[in-house]
Amino acid sequence: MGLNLVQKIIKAHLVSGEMVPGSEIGIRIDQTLTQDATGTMAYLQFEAMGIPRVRTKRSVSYVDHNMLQTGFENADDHRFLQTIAAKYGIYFSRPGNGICHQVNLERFAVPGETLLGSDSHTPTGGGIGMLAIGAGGLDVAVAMGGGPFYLNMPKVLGVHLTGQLPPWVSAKDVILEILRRLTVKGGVGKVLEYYGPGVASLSVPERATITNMGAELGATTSIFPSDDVTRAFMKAQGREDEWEPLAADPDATYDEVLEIDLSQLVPLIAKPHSPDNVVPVTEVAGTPVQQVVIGSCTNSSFVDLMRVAQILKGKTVHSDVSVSLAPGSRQVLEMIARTGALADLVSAGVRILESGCGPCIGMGQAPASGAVSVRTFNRNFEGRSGTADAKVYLASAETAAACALTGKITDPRTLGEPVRVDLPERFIIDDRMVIPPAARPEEVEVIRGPNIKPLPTRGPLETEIKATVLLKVGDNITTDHIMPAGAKILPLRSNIPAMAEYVFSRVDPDFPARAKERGGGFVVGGENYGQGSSREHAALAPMYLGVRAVIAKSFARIHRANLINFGIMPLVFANPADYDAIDRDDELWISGLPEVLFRNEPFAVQNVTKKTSFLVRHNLTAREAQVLAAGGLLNYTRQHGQG
Ligand code: MIC
Ligand code: SF4
Repeated sequence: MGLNLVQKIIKAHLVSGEMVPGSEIGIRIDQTLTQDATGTMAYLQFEAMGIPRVRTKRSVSYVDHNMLQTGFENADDHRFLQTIAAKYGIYFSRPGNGICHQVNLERFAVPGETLLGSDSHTPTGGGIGMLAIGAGGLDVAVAMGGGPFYLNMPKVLGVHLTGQLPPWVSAKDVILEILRRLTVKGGVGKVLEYYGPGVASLSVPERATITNMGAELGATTSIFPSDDVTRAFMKAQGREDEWEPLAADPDATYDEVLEIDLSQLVPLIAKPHSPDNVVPVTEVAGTPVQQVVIGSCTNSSFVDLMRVAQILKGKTVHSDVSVSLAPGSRQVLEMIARTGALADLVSAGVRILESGCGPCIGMGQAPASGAVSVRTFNRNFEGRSGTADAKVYLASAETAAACALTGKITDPRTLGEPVRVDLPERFIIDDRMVIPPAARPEEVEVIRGPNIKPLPTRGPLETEIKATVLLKVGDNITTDHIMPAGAKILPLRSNIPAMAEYVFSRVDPDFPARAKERGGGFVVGGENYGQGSSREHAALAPMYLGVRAVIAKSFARIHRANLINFGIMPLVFANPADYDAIDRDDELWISGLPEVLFRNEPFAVQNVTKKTSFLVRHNLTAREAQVLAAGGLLNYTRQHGQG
């Protein structure tokens, strides 16, 4: 029987396990990427492994998140990242060169290769036919050392595209439609593979918008075939020699199929506070808007920004709206500058930000109190913008530009003649802001400022744990709830003791003090606990505060892996109704550790306070149980080597 594209790439990279959905496999990683907010930890972890040089085909370290240098911290981190990259064989993309996913797509992504990135939007590379997966920094560090990446063999969800997008409807609307249908949990345990006659009508940056935001489905990744469209894009990037055609076999099958007729789509928008809260723009049209922000790794490509510039050309943004724009890369910024589009944007009143994540991660441009902000981003979780009561909507670049002009939520189809922008035959290619690794690494001194604190560690798992429930939360808790980002907290990413003071700060500001006072304890969660980003700080900082286990109805993939990597047990209620019977401050008792983790059956947790007990499942593989028993992946790797 023929193979689909996902199966083909996995087969070519398989180092352990069987390709049976749900069972653990290990795959070889060709390329890695890190960004500054997760990278400092990833490189400290890599350094702790004692390996002299990365063993991947290519590893790139980007600086794109922590760019608002309000104190010495971020600049310290940048310098640390630059020097450690030079020493260990890593390419360093300097601040200002752009968002990791955009630059990686332009300059490094290769069809058919595997990419592991310490950022949840790494699947952007799927737009070029790469198997690109987001993970915690520690998993990326292991991959840099040549170790395999372990994951559960995903189911492959075939997304069959037919038709062509109508005028004013864009790639963003495709992924918003899929989010509307599948929800933020709909992709868990799956890879979305796009196929069918509609594929050829989408350019690589459009495909990348779709695979990027597939992260919001909870999917392992998303991927498009590599075809003539891919070839044209790579040629325009001066990389045609790295292109190869890649598609599913003609008789390939999928575990599930989703039909999307592109010609039936309309402009869509995700309402606050979840990317799956999607409705047609017409349903909320007329809502007054106070802010529009264009950018992020989802919608900041050359074509996106050229379209915005054409829509705004010769006009003025509405007097009630603050409009900002952050180009995805230095290549994009230079190109819109040279075509004159940048001047059109400036003239229309757009506030131009540097190339980077910027407002997407709350690095500036927090909206006014209670404001409606329409953004071209991929996440609108409550408070992520930096303003607790802001109402963030997610939409395409075209819809955002329409809102900028009218001051209210506006269907771009009301703007009249559609704008038309084609991909250039040749992008401006200039890699001078990517610094290759040092030729003489032994001469490089890694510079650590006072913001770089050593990695916190812990010992092996205890044989029993008796502690209280520190916090009980509901469904779809994001890593932004657990470990918020933003201009104030992000600079502390290399300083876990300082950062731990903000764990759950938007949910329950007393959490850190309570955890410290009680010497740690448990967290109880609902469905899809830990959705969103790959930040391992959402596991590392709770570990530092003594959290031993999270007991939830279900977990998001990357966060579950991060919990295990840092020695926190991710336990699942065998009977979800037991969730209701637990209260904050209840004392729980788990005994028989670590043995119960090696038995593939539910075990009992005693609720000492309520004098009851309930069953939990762990769904751990033998390797994961060993990692937990060792007290985390770093301890385990020290004991077992890379394998
Ligand atoms: C995000 O979009 O939430 C981030 C910031 O890019 C994170 C990574 C991080 O927290 O550093 C992600 O998506 O993984
Ligand atoms: Fe940066 Fe936003 Fe993309 Fe995360 S989602 S990598 S913060 S642009």
